[in-house]
Amino acid sequence: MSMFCYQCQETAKGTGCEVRGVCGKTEEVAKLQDLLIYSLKGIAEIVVKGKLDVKDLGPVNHEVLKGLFMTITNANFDAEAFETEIKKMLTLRKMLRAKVAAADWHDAVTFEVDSKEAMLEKAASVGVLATQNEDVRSLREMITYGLKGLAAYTHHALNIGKENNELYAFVYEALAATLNDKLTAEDLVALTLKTGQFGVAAMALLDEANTSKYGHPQITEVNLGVRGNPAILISGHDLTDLEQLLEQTKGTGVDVYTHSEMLPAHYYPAFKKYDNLAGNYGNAWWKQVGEFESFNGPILFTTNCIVPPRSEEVRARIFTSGASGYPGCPHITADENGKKDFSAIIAMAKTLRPPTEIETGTLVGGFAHEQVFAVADKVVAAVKSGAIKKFFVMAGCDGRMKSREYFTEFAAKLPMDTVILTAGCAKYRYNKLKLGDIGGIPRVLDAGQCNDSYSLAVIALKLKEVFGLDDINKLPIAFNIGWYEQKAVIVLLALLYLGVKNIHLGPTLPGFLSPNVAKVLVETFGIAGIGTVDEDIKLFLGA
Ligand code: SF4
Ligand code: SF3
Repeated sequence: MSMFCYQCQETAKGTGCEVRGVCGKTEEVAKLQDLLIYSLKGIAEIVVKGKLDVKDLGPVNHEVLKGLFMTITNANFDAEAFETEIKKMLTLRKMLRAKVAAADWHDAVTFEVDSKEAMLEKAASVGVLATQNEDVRSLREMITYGLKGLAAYTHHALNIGKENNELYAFVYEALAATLNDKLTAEDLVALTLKTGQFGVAAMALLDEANTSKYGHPQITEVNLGVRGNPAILISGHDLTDLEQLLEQTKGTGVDVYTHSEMLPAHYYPAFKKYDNLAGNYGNAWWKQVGEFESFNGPILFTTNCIVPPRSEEVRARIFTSGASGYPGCPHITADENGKKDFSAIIAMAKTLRPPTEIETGTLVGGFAHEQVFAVADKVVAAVKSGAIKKFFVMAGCDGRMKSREYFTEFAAKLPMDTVILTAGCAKYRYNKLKLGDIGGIPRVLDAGQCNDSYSLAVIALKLKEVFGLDDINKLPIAFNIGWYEQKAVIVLLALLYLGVKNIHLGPTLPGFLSPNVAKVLVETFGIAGIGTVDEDIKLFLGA
């Protein structure tokens, strides 16, 4: 075995990628990611044991978030970027160690590597399988993956200037705990739930950052067709990149289209003022292989999900920023004020053909918490009259497995008196079906990106209050979630922390759950996989 990674839903055979990632991650990148995570754990141990105050650790806090984020599935495939990041972490680690008295440090604090070869050699002994006990390994990894998702959301909030020191303190506490051999499985289960608690805080922080800067999402119709101008496609989740790109393309004759998880940007009032924000192009991340060919123009990845391009022609049109990266593709970094210079992308767009139209029509979205509260009377009346019998939260991720057709069929077969609440790229499995509306309320309510699952939780808590219930599980809401990468892990842990029971998770349960850990999740929280569409609908509707 040359590598081991089982952090995403598409992991090989459902158990682990051992030679090369199904995602395209090479052995080299997998190992460097393992070592980067290990060095982050070392930094965390110094902060925790040395009782350092996170308030004084600004640049370290930011770099730790970025390091975690870079290792999310499909965010960064660039070995060189990881090598640089590890070196940066080891410098920060040295600086922190100098601040505290010597202690009985873990190897993660003391190891040294002076070349890429040494990094790869060291990585071989510090990856996932270094933890022998499979239950402890399972819990340590679940916490680490939750932290990766949490770090991604916190990093987006940071880009908007919002921070929360308690979140940083928790990241250090949890990372350091994954090195502690004295912690029992029970301790780690408790820490897993605590990760969910801070996941809620991270999503709340990002929600606050997004809405204070860009306004509250509004019901919006998004164009799916194309115009005749040269254009740039922007993918990923970072709204500050989109804002800067729109500013820099204003008046240049170059249009900007959103892709995949960037679609919900259209719902924010602040982006509606840009005439050159032309629409959304394509579908969920995994369909990019064909869709990028027909887009014709340059593509900017601000975060995951990158699929290794199959042609040199497409690769030459890809740019990355933030935590994302791809070998050979220009990476655009921010200056000390957070400004990014996208002129190279704009210049390239001008030399290329406008996008080829692949579909027409529109999509409607923007049902985040404030917008839903604005029509709350209508929603509550529809529930009371029986016009809406049940809500189905179908948030999360999409992916390329054929078994995900389940979610399309599930959405299509749901009775007409049900409403789907969604967020994340999972929606692409059914958001273009004509599912109609109930008295003017669309049957698919899209709150936004995967982090906007927070909005769905806020809506659920509001409904609980309106209906005077003492338990969120008494609401007519079922959870049938698609997951793929680690942001979905933090969303899941957040829902568990909020007390949501009986979540169905598909298309398969995580490969990182050991049988015993899976048993705890099933027995304590009623977590289940998916079955057949007909059986599941019957089960959910109690028929
Ligand atoms: Fe495999 Fe997923 Fe890890 Fe990629 S991220 S190597 S597909 S488990
Ligand atoms: Fe999708 Fe990658 Fe998870 Fe933000 S873009 S949800 S998979």
